[in-house]
Formats: sequence, C-alpha cells, structure tokens
Amino acid sequence: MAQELSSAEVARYRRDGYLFPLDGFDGSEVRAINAALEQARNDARALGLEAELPQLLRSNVQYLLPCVVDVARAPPLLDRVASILGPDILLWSAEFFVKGAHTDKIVSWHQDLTYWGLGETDEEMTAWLALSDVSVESGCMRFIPGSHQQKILPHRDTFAESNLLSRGQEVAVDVDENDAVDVVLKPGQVSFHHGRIFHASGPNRSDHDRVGLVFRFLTPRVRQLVAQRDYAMLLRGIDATNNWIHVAPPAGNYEAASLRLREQVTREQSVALAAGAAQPMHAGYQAPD
Ligand SMILES: O=C(O)CCC(=O)C(=O)O
Repeated sequence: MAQELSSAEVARYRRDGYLFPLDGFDGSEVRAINAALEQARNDARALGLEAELPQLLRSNVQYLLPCVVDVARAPPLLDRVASILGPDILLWSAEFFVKGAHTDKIVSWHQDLTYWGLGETDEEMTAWLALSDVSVESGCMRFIPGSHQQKILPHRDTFAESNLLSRGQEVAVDVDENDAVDVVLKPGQVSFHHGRIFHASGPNRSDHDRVGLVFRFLTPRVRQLVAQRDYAMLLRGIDATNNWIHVAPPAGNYEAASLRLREQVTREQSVALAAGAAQPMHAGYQAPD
C-alpha cells in the first residue's frame, strides 16, 4: 500500500521547510538495516578499506552499498518523497552523519544548497533517517521554521576541526536560536528538510553514537550549474531531461568498478563544493555536504 503524505503534511512541509517525525521503519527493520551496515563494515575490513571507511560512508555511499539503495527505495521513504517532489525521483547522494558518543563534533548553521552547484531549487529535499536514538543530548539537528523561504544567503568558511561540514561553512547572518526547533527522532523515524532551510546540530553528550543515514533526492529538472556534469540514480519514474548521467545501483558491497566511479563522481562534484573557498577543504573531505 502506498504511504503518501497527507495534503496537510505536504502543506506543512511547504510552509515550514521541514516535516518530522515520520514513522519510517519499525524496530525489526532498523535492526536489519544496522545488521547490513555491520556486514558492510566487516566487508570493508576484509578488503583493507577500514582506514578509508569514514570518508567512504560520508558521501555518495549509494555507489558502494546496495543496502543503502534498498532503504532509499523503500515505500515508507520514497512514497513520501514523491508526495513532495512528484513521480520522477533521482538519488543524488546518500551520506552517513555519525557523531560518536561524547564528541564535540557539531554542524554550524547553514543552507544545504550553498555549495552543491544545484542553484536555488525547490526540487531537492533531504530525508534524514535516524539509526540510533536522536535527542537534544546526542546532538539532533535544529531547524529554523520558514527560513527556506529565503534565497541562498552568503556563507563564511570557518574550517573548524570540530565541524562535520567540509568547509565548516556557516550562514553569515545572525540566527535567532530561540526560533529553532529540535529534530528529536527515535530509531527508524525520518525527518524531511528543504535545501534552503537554516539548520545546525550540537555536540553529542550522550553515551551512544548518534547515527543518521541521509538521502538527497532531486527531480530530473534540477541541473548542475557549476561542475561540468553530474550523476544521479533514477529511483522512480522517468528522466526526460539530459541533465544527469544515470548510475545503476551496485550489485554488491564495494565493487572495484563502483569504488572507481564513486571516486570520479566525488572528484567532479568537489568542483562545485570548493568553488570560491579560500583554503583547501578538510583533509579527506568528500563532496557533497
Ligand atoms: O546530521 C547532522 O547533524 C547535520 C545533517 C545536515 O546538515 C544535513 O543532513 O543536511
């Protein structure tokens, strides 16, 4: 049975620029996803990829792990994404946002679309799936309601080591934190957010890792405007544009050809991410973020 959003939920997303909590996956499904990810970690070790794993998981992980594409395609996620973006859906990037227990890693206030080269579009959205408990204490995201109604504003680079973003970028206006909404999620719950919403997250003061699996969805009408070309996976519907190079889902974990393709795509996308930066990105940075 299709699991679309109600018209009231779609209206809330359009008004506020976010929607949560959405019940995505139940306890046994979350355990199955986490077990598939544990297997993926073991496979990485067996292939000698352990040292690179944090970077490999940080962006474009859909090229490497079939289980990630399976989650992106699951009706509780994709039917609801279709309620916002319509019937033709591309997956541009899947990323893990992990904050270890008791770490100071934060994400500064920013708008996602700033450095992606995809323009001001309303046809991109993020689905953030909680794979652990996500609370204020563990450093949940925070949103400023309605801030997506603004254009992309100037950002400044901090390159702060504690920042999970590659440029440590932050929006160069004062954000009134009193307006912020805490995106508290139970494992298996999902939040949606618009590419121009102001959002941030604080340190993890809890005893457990805070784990989010994050999907960037687009319609085929979105175009890469900065890098020479761009790549995406068609998950539903058709793409009648010439805007995207389509990539097939992987058949197994870390196939050699997929690792090479991911590296090439990430290198090409980094042209947009690095545009205008005054210094190199964090060591081992990975576009997009
Ligand atoms: O996971 C976080 O703390 C931040 C995630 C984020 O900025 C995003 O998904 O756009």
